Amino acid sequence: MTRTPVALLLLSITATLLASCNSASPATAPAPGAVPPITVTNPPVQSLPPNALPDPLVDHPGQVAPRFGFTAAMAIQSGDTVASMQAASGGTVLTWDDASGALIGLNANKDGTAPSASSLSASLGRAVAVDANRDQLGAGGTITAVMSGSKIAWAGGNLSAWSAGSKIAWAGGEYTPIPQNTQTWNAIHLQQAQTLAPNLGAGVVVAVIDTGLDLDHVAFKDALTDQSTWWDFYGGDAVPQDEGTLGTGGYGHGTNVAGIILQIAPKSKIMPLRVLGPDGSGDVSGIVSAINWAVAHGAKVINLSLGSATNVKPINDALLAAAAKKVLTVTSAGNNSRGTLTYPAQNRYQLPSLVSVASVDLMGLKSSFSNYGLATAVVAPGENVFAPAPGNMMASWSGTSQAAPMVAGGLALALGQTLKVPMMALPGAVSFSAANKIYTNSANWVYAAQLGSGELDLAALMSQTVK
Ligand SMILES: [Ca+2]
Repeated sequence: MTRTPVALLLLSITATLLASCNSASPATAPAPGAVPPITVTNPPVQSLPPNALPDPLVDHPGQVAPRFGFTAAMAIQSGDTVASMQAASGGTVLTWDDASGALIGLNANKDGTAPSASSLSASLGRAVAVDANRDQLGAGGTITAVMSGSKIAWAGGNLSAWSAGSKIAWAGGEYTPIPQNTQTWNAIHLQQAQTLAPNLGAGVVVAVIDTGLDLDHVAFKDALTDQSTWWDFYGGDAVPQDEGTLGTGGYGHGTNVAGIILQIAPKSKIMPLRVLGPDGSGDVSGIVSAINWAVAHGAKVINLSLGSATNVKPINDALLAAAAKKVLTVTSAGNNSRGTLTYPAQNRYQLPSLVSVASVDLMGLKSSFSNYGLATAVVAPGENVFAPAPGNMMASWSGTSQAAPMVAGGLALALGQTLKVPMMALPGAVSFSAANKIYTNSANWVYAAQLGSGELDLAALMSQTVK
């Protein structure tokens, strides 16, 4: 297997995207002859999100919901209505959350400049923060191997089905659903953790805010939340199907991330929320909407294998509101090989329920692509991690995107048991239980204290947190 250079993301993706997205026509009807549409069979009972386009219960491949160049964030005051806020701002209300406030989508001025925060502040009668919105976030991973052909097809079966758990999944020390991952799972003591947490995450919902999932993949049978809790914020419909061409951009990224979580916590349920397009990038407003949605629809853990070079206040506010409702978030450190993490990971000390995850190889050495820094909570082995790929296939990816869902799955394992610590102590416990022996390797000395407390140790995490 060849490892492609992990050049990445935010800057290059943003640049290419700004160009390519100009040609994407917003809100167009699905192309005739496209893939047969996936229909939601249990229509959502809740009111639809503001970005719902006509006929939202059927998937519309290629459709892109309207995208705004900027967002204006503000507190909600008594007497405000969506209509009054839109009239005063001239924009479109994208999110409306009592805790984290309102986010309004705005286009650039005719001369291309950003809308004026002071003018908006004057017309709305409160403080307003204006931020760039479009393509501000990117997925943090690169596909490294696609298994194709008859022997490459997915052979692991339905991941939620080995409910008998570790006895079926592990045979003679081998991880039988995907033997290629045996060393990776041994590095974080997964087999022992699953023995200590025999409910395997049952009853815990993990929201995967990403490129969507291949919803029809056999690995995800019985492993997803009810369809009424799904949403595609990028496409403006209720079907968060992963879209694109395998091996290109972000296609398959969310499918891989969800598949990693289910290998760790196979009885947890994944809530698929799509915010990134086929190229792997997406807008601030979609991510804020998805975080609010995940909290409102019962997620206990949110996985954000994405990040931005910019510190985005609306995302921080949404994560603070999630923490206030005891929802934990795991996010990737980014793949720029730099000593600063992408946001929101870089804000770990400001966001109490956030775990930021960097990547190491199977020897515990920092992955060449991984960011590092004092805001890192923990590292996990994010290189060549195999998981389902669209089309009932399997593929490996490398990135901090692959390290983060190992922590999200670990939190789901713990939350599936009776805890012996307060729930909000779990993010700290991920660090306290980490194995700091990575720092005994001289190759890591240059990163002293910048790879977090050490490498994720799921067995130690379970023994410290569950009864
Ligand atoms: Ca869709």
